[in-house]
Amino acid sequence: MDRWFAGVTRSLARRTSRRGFLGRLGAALVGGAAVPLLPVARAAAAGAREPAPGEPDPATPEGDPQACEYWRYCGVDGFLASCCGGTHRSCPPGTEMSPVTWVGTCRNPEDGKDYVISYNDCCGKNPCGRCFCSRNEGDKPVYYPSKANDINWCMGRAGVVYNSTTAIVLGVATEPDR
Ligand code: ABN
Repeated sequence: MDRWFAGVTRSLARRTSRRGFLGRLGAALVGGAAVPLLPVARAAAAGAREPAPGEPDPATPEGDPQACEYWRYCGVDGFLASCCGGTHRSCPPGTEMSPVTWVGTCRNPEDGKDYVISYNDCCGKNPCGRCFCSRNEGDKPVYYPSKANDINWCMGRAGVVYNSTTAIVLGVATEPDR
């Protein structure tokens, strides 16, 4: 047994260099450790594109909060917070959400219902400059400010510098918009 084992190791040592052996051993260890992760990574990637309840498929423009065609943006006029480090419902880090806003009504293609959307500006940092979106459905002149989207609503603690805009669902619209 001893002689057989010594023979095998000697012949292995003749055919391989130490560096090559270590390299192959390292590759096997790293590769082996990565294999169980792969299906998890695929599942996570698939989960990221799952529609939220009541939302259209995020693979379509009407369901993608970074697309101007996203259903909630029917009355928007500004840079999309979702392209600026925030989301369609939250402001980018370093900015503050305006407490006063203008509201619009958009139809959700998922259920065909109209929803009241609050377009809160994000304030206190230079204009984001990404994903400018101007759809203006239901926009009214600025002398009707609660329905006018062409107003800088940054008037709070963070100052008047406008960065971007969110689109937050307030509820189902119970009456036709006038
Ligand atoms: N509410 C969006 C916006 C900000 C600054 C100027 C015009 C419109």
